[in-house]
Amino acid sequence: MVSVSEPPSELGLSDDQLLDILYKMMLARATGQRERMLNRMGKAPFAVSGEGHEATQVGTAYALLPGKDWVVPYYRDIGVALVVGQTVRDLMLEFLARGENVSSGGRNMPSHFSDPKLRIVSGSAPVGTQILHAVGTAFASKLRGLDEVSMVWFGDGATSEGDCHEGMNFAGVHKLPVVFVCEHNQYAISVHWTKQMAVENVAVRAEGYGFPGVTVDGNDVLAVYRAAREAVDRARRGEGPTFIEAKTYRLVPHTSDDDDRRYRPREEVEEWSKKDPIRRFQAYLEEHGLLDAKTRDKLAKKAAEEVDAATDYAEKAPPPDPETALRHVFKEEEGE
Ligand SMILES: Cc1ncc(C[n+]2csc(CCOP(=O)(O)OP(=O)(O)O)c2C)c(N)n1
Repeated sequence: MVSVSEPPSELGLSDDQLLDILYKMMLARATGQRERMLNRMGKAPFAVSGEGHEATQVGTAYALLPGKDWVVPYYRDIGVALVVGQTVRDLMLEFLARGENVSSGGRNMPSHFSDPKLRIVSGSAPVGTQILHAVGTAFASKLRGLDEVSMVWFGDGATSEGDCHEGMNFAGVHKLPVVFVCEHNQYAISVHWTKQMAVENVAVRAEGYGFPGVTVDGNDVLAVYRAAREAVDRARRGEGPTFIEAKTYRLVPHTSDDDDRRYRPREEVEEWSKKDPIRRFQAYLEEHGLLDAKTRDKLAKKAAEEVDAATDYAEKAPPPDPETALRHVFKEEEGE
């Protein structure tokens, strides 16, 4: 499994970019925590967040060109949305289903983020369907002769879906500019990965479809970034897809409707909490003289304030106008 212990200079990231990566990870964590809290307060019907996945989400998305590349996330990808340019306010307006929400005007299920100007493609609720959407955008880019890359994120459970196999096969046959990112958190709700696959590393499946698969430590943001950079560069050069398997762990239940005490031991969660990707990256930056306690606290405070301001704004924003309830349901005439 690939992980990074080399100096940051080897990765071609500036000191500012490294601190920005840390900040995006902190912001993703704070946003997910706030969403779950709002759910417990009865202010939102459902919450699904990605605490523990921040290195995988931020590290992969950081390799893209926002606004140019196609971003096809799944419900857990708060970190992806923030890296490619959504604000916490955008996410909160979406989470609380407000009319001003850019993805669906408050009509979609929470965490089905999308944003046309940022090329974030809305996902469908059935697990794995977004894989085919990403293969479709990559096919379109190739047919049009454009050097855009599509990146798609999904869990380990999604790799059992036919959509994943069909998507990978089509992408391999046509050498499409797509990067498959499996956020392998070991469970599909309560189903452990060993009941989903008979291989140790799901990345090996890529070889069967004719392209490379890599397994990385999904809690090491720089290892993830390096794998994603290589995959994106390869796709942009016209050399085809890559499958990245990032091994990680979700530190919280599957969603607000799940009681994870029923299927995973507390000791396991505690073990993984010790490998928290944010604390790990902070330690790495401190070790290389790029972060001290003062800067770390300043960044954490900034993230908390950004989440507070976004929550206040979204809570005060009006819900969708009932008059518009049928919009996007039936065909509308010009100017309607
Ligand atoms: C086709 C389909 N089957 C079942 C579900 C219910 N469901 C929603 S999320 C989920 C688990 C997916 O697990 P995984 O792909 O590993 O992603 P994770 O949530 O662990 O990040 C399931 C079974 C669904 N939405 N769609």
